[in-house]
Amino acid sequence: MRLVPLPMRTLQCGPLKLDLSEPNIMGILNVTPDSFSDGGQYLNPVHAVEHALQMMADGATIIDIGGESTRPGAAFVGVEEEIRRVIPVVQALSEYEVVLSIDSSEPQLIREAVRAGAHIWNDVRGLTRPGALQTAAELAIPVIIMHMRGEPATMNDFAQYDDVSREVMQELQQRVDAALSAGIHAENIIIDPGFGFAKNTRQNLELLQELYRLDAMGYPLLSGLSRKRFIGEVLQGADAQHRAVGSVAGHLLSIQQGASIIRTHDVKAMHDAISIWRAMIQA
Ligand code: 9MG
Repeated sequence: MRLVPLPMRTLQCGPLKLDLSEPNIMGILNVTPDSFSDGGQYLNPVHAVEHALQMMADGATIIDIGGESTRPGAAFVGVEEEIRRVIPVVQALSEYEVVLSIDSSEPQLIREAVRAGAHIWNDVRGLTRPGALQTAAELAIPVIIMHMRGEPATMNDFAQYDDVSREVMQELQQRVDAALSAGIHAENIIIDPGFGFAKNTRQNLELLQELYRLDAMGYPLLSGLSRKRFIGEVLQGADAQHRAVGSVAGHLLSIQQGASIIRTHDVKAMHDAISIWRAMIQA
C-alpha cells in the first residue's frame, strides 16, 4: 500500500467550490422506502431535510440525495416517482450553502434537479443510460462515474476478475473516455470503484488495498463502502446498523491512498476519525 498526499484541486459546483485537497464527507440521504440501511426513514421531506441539516452540522460538505434503491432485488422505480421523491428535498436544501449531489441514472431527473439547485450527478451506472452522456455534457456539471457490471439486479453474476483493480481501472477508463468524447470536461469527472457493485468480499478487500492504482488515473476519487455487505461479512455477519466502525476503517484506508470524497451514512464518526487521524499523522 502506498500513502499519497491529496493534490491541490478544487471542484466547481455551481456557485460553490469544494476543496479536494482535503477529504470531503458526502452524507447519504436516501428518500426511498427500501434502501438497505435506512430505507423508509427519510421518505417524508421534512424528515429528509432535518437529517441533511444534522449531517451538515456533523461535517458533511456534500449531501447525496437518492430516490431509488440500488441494492440487489430493490423494486423498480419509474422516473416520475424518483422526481416526486427527490425534487422537493433538493428545493428545500438549495436554500443552504451545501453541495447537493443526485444519486440517479435518469437524465430527466438530473435536468430537473439541476433546475431546482443540485450541483453533482452521482451515477452508479456510469452514464450508460440513453441520453446520459449528452445530458452531463450539456449541463456541464461534475459527474461521479462509478464502476459496475450489469444492473444491480444482475451484477453479482459478473463478479469474476483475474486482477480486480486492473479490470476496474480499464472499465472505468472506457467510461471516462466515452465521457470525454461526449464533451464532458476532464475537470468535471470524479471516478469511483463501486465497492459492493459486482464484487464479492475478497474482491472488495483487494480493491480497497489497491485503491492507489485508481488514484493514479488522475481524477478525483470517491470511496463509498458505508455499511456495505462485505463489511458485515468481515465482521462475522454484523448487520447494517453495526458496520459503522468497519466502514470508517475502510474509508481511512481509502483517504490514505488518495480518495478525496467519502460517501457515508455515519458522518459524525467519519468526521471524528479524519480529525484524529490527521492529528496523528501531523504530530
Ligand atoms: C448510490 N451509491 C451506493 N453506493 C455507492 C457508491 O459506492 N458510490 C457511489 N458513487 N454511489 C453509490
